[in-house]
Amino acid sequence: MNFYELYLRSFFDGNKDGIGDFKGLNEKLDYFTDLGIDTVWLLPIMTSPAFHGYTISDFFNVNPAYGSIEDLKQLLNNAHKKGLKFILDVPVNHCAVNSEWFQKALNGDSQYIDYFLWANEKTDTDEPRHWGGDKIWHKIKDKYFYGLFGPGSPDLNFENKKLWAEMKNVFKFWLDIGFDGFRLDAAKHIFDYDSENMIFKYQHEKNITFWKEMLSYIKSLKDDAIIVSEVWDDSSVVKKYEGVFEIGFNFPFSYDLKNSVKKESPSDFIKGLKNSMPDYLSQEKEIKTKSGNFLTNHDMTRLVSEMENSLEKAKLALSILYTLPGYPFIYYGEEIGMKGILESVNFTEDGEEPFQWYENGFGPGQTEWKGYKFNPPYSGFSEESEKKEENSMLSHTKRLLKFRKENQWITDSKIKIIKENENMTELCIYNGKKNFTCIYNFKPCELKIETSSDIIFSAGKTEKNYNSLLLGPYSMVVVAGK
Ligand code: ACG
Repeated sequence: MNFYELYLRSFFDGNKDGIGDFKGLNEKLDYFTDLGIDTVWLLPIMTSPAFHGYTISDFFNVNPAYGSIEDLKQLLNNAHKKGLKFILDVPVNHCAVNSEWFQKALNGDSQYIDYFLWANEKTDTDEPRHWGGDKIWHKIKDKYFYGLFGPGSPDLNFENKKLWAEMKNVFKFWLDIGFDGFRLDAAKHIFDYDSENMIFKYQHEKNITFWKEMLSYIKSLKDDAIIVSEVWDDSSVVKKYEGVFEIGFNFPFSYDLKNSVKKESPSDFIKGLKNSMPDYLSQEKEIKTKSGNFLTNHDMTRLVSEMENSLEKAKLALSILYTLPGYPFIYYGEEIGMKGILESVNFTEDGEEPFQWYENGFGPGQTEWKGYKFNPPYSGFSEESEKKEENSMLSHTKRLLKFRKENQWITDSKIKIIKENENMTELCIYNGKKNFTCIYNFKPCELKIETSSDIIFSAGKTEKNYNSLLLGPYSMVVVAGK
C-alpha cells in the first residue's frame, strides 16, 4: 500500500477562491491513481480557526472553506470507485479555544470545566515544554489552562471518562461519512501531564489503555479500518507502543535515512537500519506494528531542501524508501521536488505551499492561499513541466511507486545486510518465497560491481555489461536474488 499525505488547502481549487477543497480534489483523483497511490492521508479538515486544522472547534463538521459534508461524501464515494482509500487525521489530544466545550468551561458550566486541566496551587505555570521550551500553561481571564501545543489548543483531560465516549462518537462519525481509517495524531500525548503531582510526565501505559479501547471500538465498526499512529520519539519510546497500532510512523528511520544520504555515508545508513528497523533485520522476529516509513511530513523541512538542493540525493533517498519493507508514505509536493525550510514546528506554512500545477504559477485549479516563498513559478518544478520529462522527480517517483505496487510483498519482507563499504550498500530483501538484492550508490562517482544477476529495476544512470554493472552517481539497482 502506497500512502500519500495531503494538505487539502494547497492542492486543487474547485470553486475559484484560491483554496484547495473537496470539489477540486474530486477532479484530481486520477492524479493519485496514475502516480501509484493506494491511500491518501488527509490532514485535518474539521472546523478550525487555524490554517493547519489541528485545533478543532467542531469535531463533527468540516471547515466550510473546503466545502460541505455532502461534497466530502461524494469525493470519498468517487475515490472508492477508483480503488483509492482515504484516512483522516484526527487530533483528539486538544481542541480549539473557540470550541463549544472550552467556551462552556470558561463560562463555568460544571460538566465542561472537567474536560480541561486548570492550574492549581501546586502548578508551576512557567514549566517549559521539553522540546523548544515554549510555555505549556496559558492565562485566560483569571486562570491558567494546560495547552501543550500552545495557547490556541487547550488539552482535553482524558482522566474524565466522558471524553472517551465523546471521542468514540467522533471516530464513528467520520467512518460513517466514508473514511477508511485514521492517522492518530499525537498518540503519546493523551496522558502526558501528571495531574496528581502537577508536572509534565508521559504516561505511556495510560495512553496504551486509551488507544486499545478506541481501536477495538473502531474495529468493531469497521474491521479493516487502516490505523496509523504518530508517536514522535526515539526508538526506545516507539517500542513501548509495539503491537498497539497496525502501522506506526518511524521517525528515527526518517532521520537516519535522510542523514546518511545527505552525508553520503553507507555506514550511517546501516547503523540507522539497525537502530530504526531492528526487527526487520531479524529473520525470526514477528513484526507487531508495521513500520510507517517516510522521509518528510508537514512538520519537517522538505526533502530537496534537506538535501541542500541536490535532486540526485533526494531521488536516492526516495529510491531507498520504496525498496524497503514497511509502508512507504510520501508528503504532497515531494514528488515534484517542492522546497520548504521549517524553522520551527510551531510554524508549518513554509512546508505547506501551494502544489505547483503550472510552470507559470497559475491556471485552472491552482491554489493561491499563500504566496510562494520557496517554490516560485518558472523554476522547473511543476506537474506540468515534469510529467513530460523522463528524468524529472515526478517521473522518478512514478516509476518507484509502480515498481512498489508490482511488488507488494516487499511490505512484509525482511532485510539482510549483504555488503557495505565506503561507497555503497547491498541489501537482500526477502520473504519465504521471494527475494532480490538492492545496491545503493551513496557517492557522486561511478561504481563498478561484479554481478551476473539480471536487473529488475534501476534508478539513476546504470549500465550492465555481461558480468559487471556500472552504477552512476547516487543511483541504485535491484537485481534478481542469489
Ligand atoms: C503532531 C502534528 C502537528 C500538530 C500536532 C498537534 C501534533 O503532526 O502538525 O501541530 O496537533 C511533537 C509531538 C507531535 C507533534 C509535533 C509538532 N506533531 O509529539 O505529536 O510535536 C521532539 C519531541 C516530539 C516533538 C518533536 C517536535 O520528542 O514529541 O513532536 O520534538 O519537533 C529526535 C528525538 C525526538 C525529538 C526529535 C526532534 O528524533 O528522538 O524525541 O522529538 O529528535 O527534536 C499543529 C501545528 C502546531 C500547532 C498545533 C496545535 O503544526 O503549530 O501548535 O497543531
